[in-house]
Amino acid sequence: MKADFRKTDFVTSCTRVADHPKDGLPAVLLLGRTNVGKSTMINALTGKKLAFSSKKAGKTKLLNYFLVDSKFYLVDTPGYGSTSYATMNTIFFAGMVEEYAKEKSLKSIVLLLDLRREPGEDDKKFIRYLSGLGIPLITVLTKVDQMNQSALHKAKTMVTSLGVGDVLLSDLREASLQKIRSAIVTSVA
Ligand SMILES: Nc1nc2c(ncn2[C@@H]2O[C@H](COP(=O)(O)OP(=O)(O)OP(=O)(O)O)[C@@H](O)[C@H]2O)c(=O)[nH]1
Ligand SMILES: [Mg+2]
Repeated sequence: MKADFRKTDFVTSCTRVADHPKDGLPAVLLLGRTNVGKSTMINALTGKKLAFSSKKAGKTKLLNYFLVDSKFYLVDTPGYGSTSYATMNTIFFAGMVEEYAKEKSLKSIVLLLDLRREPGEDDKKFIRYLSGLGIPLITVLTKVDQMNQSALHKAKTMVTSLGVGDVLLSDLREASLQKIRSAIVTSVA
């Protein structure tokens, strides 16, 4: 399948998985800790300012559906681990992922990790949980533009120890974005 990511439009937002679009189109979920760069990634992949991003954690509060080339949805999600609304956010998040995992339309999960810092216990738990779901994972290290060689080396070692397999790197530049687009398209094809 080919998909032109520039032809992406915002379709709808919902608070519950049950309210997702019922057109049967495949969906790819972007997941990760708050502030990891999920919304920024959607804007970079599409070359459009569709999703709201912020320096402050907890910006995205809904499931936001972006339709790519009339073919599949990229779904922006609230992150886990937000300091404000911490409890509500975590409860919502756990339930959302569990419910989504049952949806036939879900083709893959783009797991975004910022490994400039060592992942905490909650991150490791979450990653183990995701790996066990049986849904294809596309793991992306974000903010690689802010890492030097030694930080990047450390991050790659951490990824290996987390057992998430192959990892794509994102510095938000075209070469890395193209690989991420291609992994997403392969997962929905
Ligand atoms: N340098 C750099 N900054 C990035 C990158 N990706 C995201 N950012 C910045 O990180 C901050 C958070 O980005 P968001 O896209 O809002 O993060 P999010 O994962 O959507 O956060 P929530 O909506 O709170 O879950 C923003 O200030 C972005 O500009 C990246 O690859 N490199
Ligand atoms: Mg966001």
